[in-house]
Amino acid sequence: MNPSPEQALAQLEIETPSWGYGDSGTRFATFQQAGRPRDVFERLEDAAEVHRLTGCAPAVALHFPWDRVDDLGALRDHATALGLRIGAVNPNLFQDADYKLGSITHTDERVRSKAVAHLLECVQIASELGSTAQSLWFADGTNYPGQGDLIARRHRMIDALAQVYAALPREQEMLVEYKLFEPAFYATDLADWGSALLVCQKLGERARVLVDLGHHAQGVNIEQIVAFLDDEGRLGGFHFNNRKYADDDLIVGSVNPFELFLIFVELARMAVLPRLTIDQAHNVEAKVEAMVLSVVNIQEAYAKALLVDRDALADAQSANDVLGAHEVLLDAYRSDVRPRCARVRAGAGAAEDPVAALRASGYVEKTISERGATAAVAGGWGQ
Ligand code: PSV
Ligand code: MN
Repeated sequence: MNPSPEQALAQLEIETPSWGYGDSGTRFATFQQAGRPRDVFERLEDAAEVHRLTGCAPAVALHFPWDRVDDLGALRDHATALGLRIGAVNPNLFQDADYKLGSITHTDERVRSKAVAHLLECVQIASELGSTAQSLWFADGTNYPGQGDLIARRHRMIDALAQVYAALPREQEMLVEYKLFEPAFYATDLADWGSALLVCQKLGERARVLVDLGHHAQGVNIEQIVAFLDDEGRLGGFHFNNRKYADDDLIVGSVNPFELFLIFVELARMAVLPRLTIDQAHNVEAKVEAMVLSVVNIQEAYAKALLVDRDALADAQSANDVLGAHEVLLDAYRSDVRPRCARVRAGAGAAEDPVAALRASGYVEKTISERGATAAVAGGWGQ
């Protein structure tokens, strides 16, 4: 028997990103917030607070080397003691000076080997942390027409990823994320879902595409991409955030909640939801509160999608009742699901109103007194 909308909602699980708790900024400046976590152990503590308040954020995605520690066992134990598990492991091949002109697509074999060695190291790290996914995003690309041979770069990328895929233990999957531009401004090596899907198809069935909501051109129909990738069995997961202009990394659902709902209308058809991860940089907003609000926004979008009357929708579609079908979606979108979400959270031992509960809890004040208030600094990302 199918679960009721409330049961399905109760099964929702979201990964929050360790880097969403740490310092972030723009290319102009990075500002430290008072009470910022000083290391990955404290980033996990913030994530545990988000899970305590929302009841549906039990996993934390990590980014290496930002989250590097000497003792991975201690990190894993810390997560478990906080009621968390480690989500996807995200290798970082975009900050080392060697990667200025590319990592796994670089013309220099030495640089490519160094990049592959880091990817393999992350496979090992994931095994030790009990993580089941490598989440890969490459800043590789070119800035000027003629700068690189587009096909040769692509072949170097596929060769490198094939080596990593071959080293993946059975329990790990490979998520391949695309992004149309930035930092490359002419041709990004994995710019869109088609390029990512083709690479995944060459690698094997445990390679799937990761959709980051901020990584498309204006106006792209992301829900259709989601539907097609799922139809091919290649929808690996999400990086949730919202954008108005480009990869703005604003709170998911803050700018375009209807788009988020439509994405969940496609997701709610699936027997099992793919990996759902938040990927945001909170530059001016309070970080823990931003994460709590993000989780709540996702929960509400899913709750609305679960209310879509699928039979009525199918009937209207086969009768070619254009606006009748559209109305079915609007009916669900216009429903007030806040009481249902509050009930589900309370049922999980979390807060009915997580943002209010956070504000009343004194958690942020406690972190400021324990971790200190810090001044603005230049530089530093994700830590
Ligand atoms: C790149 O813009 C991205 O979306 C990738 O997922 C990175 O790992 C993440 O942001 C953090 O910078
Ligand atoms: Mn991302």
